[in-house]
Amino acid sequence: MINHTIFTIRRLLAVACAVFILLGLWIPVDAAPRLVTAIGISATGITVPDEIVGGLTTITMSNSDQAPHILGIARLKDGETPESFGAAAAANPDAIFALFDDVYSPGFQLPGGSSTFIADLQPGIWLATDILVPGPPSFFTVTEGLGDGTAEPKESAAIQFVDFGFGGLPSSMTAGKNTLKLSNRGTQNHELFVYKLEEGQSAQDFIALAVESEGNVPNEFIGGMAAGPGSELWTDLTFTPGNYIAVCNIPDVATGTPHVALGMVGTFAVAEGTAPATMPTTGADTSFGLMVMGWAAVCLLVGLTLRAAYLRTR
Ligand SMILES: [Cu+2]
Repeated sequence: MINHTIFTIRRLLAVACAVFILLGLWIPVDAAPRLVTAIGISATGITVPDEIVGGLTTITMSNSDQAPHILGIARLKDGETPESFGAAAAANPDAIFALFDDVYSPGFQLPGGSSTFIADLQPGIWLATDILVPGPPSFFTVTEGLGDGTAEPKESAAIQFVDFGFGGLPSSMTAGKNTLKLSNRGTQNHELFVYKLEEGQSAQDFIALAVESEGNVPNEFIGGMAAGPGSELWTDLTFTPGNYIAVCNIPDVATGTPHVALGMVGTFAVAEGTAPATMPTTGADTSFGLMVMGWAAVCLLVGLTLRAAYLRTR
């Protein structure tokens, strides 16, 4: 009778164990909690962490000052130091651009502006600076590592920056949050900034207005990111149905002409629907998955103990 009871409990535990393991396997990997590295600018200056672990990293860049700013981060080339950078900047401010690579910037941010992106940060000494009001940069270290747990996002569009155009810009996207992968394959810094076109407004109308108003267009600004040559990132943009224009306003190194005037412009339509893919969400919790796996382990241990007790009684 006792043997029969132990046998029944063991069978129930085996079923519970299987259910817990299946549940654990079913819980999506994307639900991993993610650190978000915050880089910010305020009235008192730029705030950066002293150290960031290299690899795929989620970064939020925000402006909590009352004035607009253009935050940017870049990696000093191997062998350069904050001291050598400072000396070069003092001698010839134009010479500093040869001293770094891996440039990332959310571009012009109004007070309260914030942008999030994912990038594979390379180890080295990095600087953060305000491109709009340049001052002494803040330096931080990126160490060798496997990132902060960010998984590589599944993009809904992969767009390449070239000198001078957008490769792979889809002619249509779906409403909602879209993850764009932006890769700079050109030789200059480039950006993709997206504005919603007004009803009946053409790309030519928009560009004429942008030139006339020196970029102060009344159109809704959706967002975007700038990246240096060789840099690659993912960022989310949220669209409602309508027509959009993507532009790069960065001036050409040789002539100063904004890249938009050299052909770095594209339009796309956004249709009703639900966007297919996004960056992994932040702040989700794996504790439920871990709890389920924990209970599976408990079931397994109790089952094995009962099995040992059962075998002893035989
Ligand atoms: Cu450009």
